[in-house]
Amino acid sequence: MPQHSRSRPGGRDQHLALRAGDALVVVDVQRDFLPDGALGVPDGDAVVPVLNRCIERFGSFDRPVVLSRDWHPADHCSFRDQGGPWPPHCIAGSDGAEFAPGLAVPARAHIVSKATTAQSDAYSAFQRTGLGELLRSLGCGRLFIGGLATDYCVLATVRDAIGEGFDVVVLRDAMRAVNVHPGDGERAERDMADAGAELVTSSQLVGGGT
Ligand code: VGL
Ligand code: ZN
Repeated sequence: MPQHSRSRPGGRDQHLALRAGDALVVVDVQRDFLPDGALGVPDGDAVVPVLNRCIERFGSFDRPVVLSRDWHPADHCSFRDQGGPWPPHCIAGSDGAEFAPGLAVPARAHIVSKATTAQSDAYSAFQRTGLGELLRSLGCGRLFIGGLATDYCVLATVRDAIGEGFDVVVLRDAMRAVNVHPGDGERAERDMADAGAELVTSSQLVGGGT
């Protein structure tokens, strides 16, 4: 294990207390990424109840909750018709771009839209969204991250968060992988740990305040 990794063997059993400076970042939990959606992530709907418990916990301790959303124009460069790898998905304002039914989006949640222009894609919630500045202005230093999909937008978001100097805790049970190639999800988790993220299960989160 690389020296800089904060993932510890046996870390699974440790409790992790929320504190001032923590924020929750929910990546792209949108209809089109649910199993029946245009770009369905297998078992993607399983993250909703897990994330709802996290949203409730962060909200009850007055910690910020951010949700990113993929928000493409109808002629986005990532769509197959334009030579991209994906079927059309998350077209801005469409039903498919809505947050997953049942996701408890708080009234005071911060919502960031990404990949909003035809010519540029953005897997990371930090890419041209101002998310780093937003989180710094809120006094955040440690981010808890989950969502869809593990091997694309969650991985890119985790990498950028670490690159921007945030401590990152990845909520393993609150994300699912596309797995275009078998094992992509597991490789993504290893990449996150190697980049310096701590991988935990949401049930390890306890308490709050400072
Ligand atoms: C995503 C593929 C294309 C994601 C977004 O949110 O993981 N994946 N656009
Ligand atoms: Zn997309």
